[in-house]
Amino acid sequence: MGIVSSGFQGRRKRDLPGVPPGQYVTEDFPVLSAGPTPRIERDDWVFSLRTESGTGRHWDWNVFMSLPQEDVTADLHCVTSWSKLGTHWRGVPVDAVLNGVDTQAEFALFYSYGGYTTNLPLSDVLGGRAWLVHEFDGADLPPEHGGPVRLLVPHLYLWKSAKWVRGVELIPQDRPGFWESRGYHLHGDPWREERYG
Ligand SMILES: Nc1nc2c(c(=O)[nH]1)N[C@H]1C(S)=C(S)[C@@H](COP(=O)(O)O)O[C@H]1N2
Ligand SMILES: [Mo]
Repeated sequence: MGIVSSGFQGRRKRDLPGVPPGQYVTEDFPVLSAGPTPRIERDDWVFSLRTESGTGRHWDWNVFMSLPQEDVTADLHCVTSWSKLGTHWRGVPVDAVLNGVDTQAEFALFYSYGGYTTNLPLSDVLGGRAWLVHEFDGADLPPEHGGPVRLLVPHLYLWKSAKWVRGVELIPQDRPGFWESRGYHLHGDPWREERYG
């Protein structure tokens, strides 16, 4: 029984309103990374967009910070069953980087420094439901949680919220990312328990 860590004391608080099925609430903020934490300086960070026709756009740190900024309060739901409620972030709505982009694509594949990828329907990252965040709890986003910038898509399981995000490709056909090619659901809605396959 020694493998149960103290982070899982929240297990009693199950099936509360606002908590998706099968999730328990924790006060901790566990770090889940498939590899080592890449260290990217803000001065070296660039976000790139590529459309299905090959058109590209790039934002360095200063240009990115001149985009509209929003404060976001969101509940996080990890497929490994923990949820963390009422987290505070600040960043750029994905709408702002896609503003004026000419595309017929219906899907997006996000890329991270370090090689991680995750796929989402474009409609899930538009309409004020996804952000490129650079602050957590009023401070610079720490590297272990994806700083300098991570994707935040709180209405889907947290594996969709790519840490150390470096770009997005707009694609006509859905294409599985890192975890989606290893058995995770293509979409990942926690309210429908879209956990696997
Ligand atoms: N680049 C990258 N992003 C990632 C991951 C990763 O391994 N690499 N893990 C994902 C998974 S499975 C989860 S649950 C969350 C964890 O975010 P956290 O470490 O800030 O809690 O990040 C997601 N984003
Ligand atoms: Mo995860």
